Amino acid sequence: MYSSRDSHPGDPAHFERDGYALIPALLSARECEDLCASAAAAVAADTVGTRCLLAHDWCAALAERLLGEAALSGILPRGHVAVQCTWFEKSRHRNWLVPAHQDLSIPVAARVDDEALGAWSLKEEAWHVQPPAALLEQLVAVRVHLDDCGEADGALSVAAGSHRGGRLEPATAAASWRSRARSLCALPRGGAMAMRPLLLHASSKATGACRRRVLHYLFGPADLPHGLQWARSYGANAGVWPQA
Ligand SMILES: O=C(O)CCC(=O)C(=O)O
Repeated sequence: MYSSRDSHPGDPAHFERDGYALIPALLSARECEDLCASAAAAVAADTVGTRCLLAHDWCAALAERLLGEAALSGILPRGHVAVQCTWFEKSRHRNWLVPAHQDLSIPVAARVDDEALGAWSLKEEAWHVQPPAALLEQLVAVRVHLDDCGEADGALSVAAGSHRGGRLEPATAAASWRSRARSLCALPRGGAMAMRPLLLHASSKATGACRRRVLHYLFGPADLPHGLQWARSYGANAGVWPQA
């Protein structure tokens, strides 16, 4: 069984096997402070909601940096684009827990009538849909930690390798969560976690003094099947990224 002390580096082979990787030092403390200030202003202004931060230049710029980041090469495929960034701030005053689950929804531009697509929902004015597992298997989430995050701060716990079963029925997911070794993904400020959205993950309530601020990016292939289009996408292959 892994423990939170295992380094679990951003090695592509580990990432494919276990469904996650931890990169302990990606951003400086100063960069984290600046990002916290930008995110706080964006969330307070509430112009785009907590799931749509990519609309902001600072957030899109960090997405571009992640796409070119050496520590993520081999994990974030060339050609992937950023399609969502969600802000999670958890503390004793703003608290929640999340039972074990897979992330199954993606944000898209419009509804498409196709029987391969299901569970349509509107969140913060954007359509979300559950696409087939073949697409979910290509997605990569990168969680950028802007505060130290340990067990008392509601760090994610994951069941290594659970993403390899594809999209799981609830009973299978519960059994997989019970039977597999679980890892606590503790990270220092400025660290990042990459994960497959199909990896079973959970988080507990915060009991410590930290604010546990996280920017949770989702990356996927530029082109979608079934006539779908991303609600928003940033990256060299998205066609909207400002080219240097
Ligand atoms: O940040 C958390 O505590 C939970 C996040 C989560 O479960 C998710 O993004 O699906």
